[in-house]
Amino acid sequence: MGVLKRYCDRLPVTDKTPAVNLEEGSTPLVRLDRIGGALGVELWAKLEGCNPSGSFKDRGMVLAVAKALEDGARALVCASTGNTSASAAAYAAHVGVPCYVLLPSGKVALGKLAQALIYGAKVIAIDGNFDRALEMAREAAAARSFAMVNSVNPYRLIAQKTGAWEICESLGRVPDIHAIPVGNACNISAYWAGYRDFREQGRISSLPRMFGFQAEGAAPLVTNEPCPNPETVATAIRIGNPVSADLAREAVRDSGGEFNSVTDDEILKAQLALAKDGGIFAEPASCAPLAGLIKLKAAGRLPEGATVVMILTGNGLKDPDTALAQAGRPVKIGSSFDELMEALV
Ligand code: AN7
Repeated sequence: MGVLKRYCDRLPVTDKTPAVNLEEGSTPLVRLDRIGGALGVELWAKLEGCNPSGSFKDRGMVLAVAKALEDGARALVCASTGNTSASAAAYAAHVGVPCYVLLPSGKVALGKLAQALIYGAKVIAIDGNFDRALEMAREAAAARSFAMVNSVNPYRLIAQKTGAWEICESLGRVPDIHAIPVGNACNISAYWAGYRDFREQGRISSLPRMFGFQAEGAAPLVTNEPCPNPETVATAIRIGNPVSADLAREAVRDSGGEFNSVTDDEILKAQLALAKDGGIFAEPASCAPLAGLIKLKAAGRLPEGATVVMILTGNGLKDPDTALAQAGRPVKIGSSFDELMEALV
């Protein structure tokens, strides 16, 4: 059951809202005992890479697109570091409206670019970073009356709250710590709003501490000033001026959480550890939280025995280049049995 149907009573859907559905949401929450054991916590991973376009963006996109159709939109437009464009392009194709996506040229992972193109979006690569692409997309939306489906679209944040609702429903309780990568800062804000909804409804009695992790080269919420030239291997979060910065600061402050940054090297090590010790392949941005938890543990700042949920926002298959650069290579042999025996060590 997709997000709009599963949560129809808690999302702004009416009789007039088209029932858009790619069976997004209801993603697995997996307990990682080997990694959690080493960190001294009960560690859970929410596999948002299992969404139809391979990232968490589908949760918010389904509502944004349904509402755009309800309002009679002719076309969708967005800027993206990759996943928003893949998601927007998928839903646009599914419902049959044109989609224009603006990407920072040369800085989008291969799988995401392939997705936007194969779903039939018009892909425009700009000579500038994501922050500039977002400004241009907003101007284009206004000039052409296209529906803007970046997270400046309020429906994105509203429907992304479903991730928090699902966590409470599948865990049957609230995590102590919610660990999440932060780029444009919509997702951390949405999760916080989602947890608060459940507490207001009396469905949970406490709230998690929100821990937001950024890449060191793109960490405006850690340094507390916009980053004019963001740079990181985690291209998904290569963002210097987050749209939802204020909401994210509020979430971290009100929950007693914190923002931290991690280096590209720490992100890549965490990606490898997650794959080798957890059996889960997540894209680099999604591994910033694990890198951060490892760092907090080393500093003696990770509470022993805490229940920690980390959001693995995107599938590892989206960025094969980065994975192959650190994953080693196949062992090449001829076709004889002897060679095979030698290779089996
Ligand atoms: C895998 O696709 O901004 O803090 O344009 O793709 O809500 O922005 C992607 C962001 C984390 C950060 N993990 O979420 C885009 C885009 C992955 C992402 C984030 C993104 P926000």
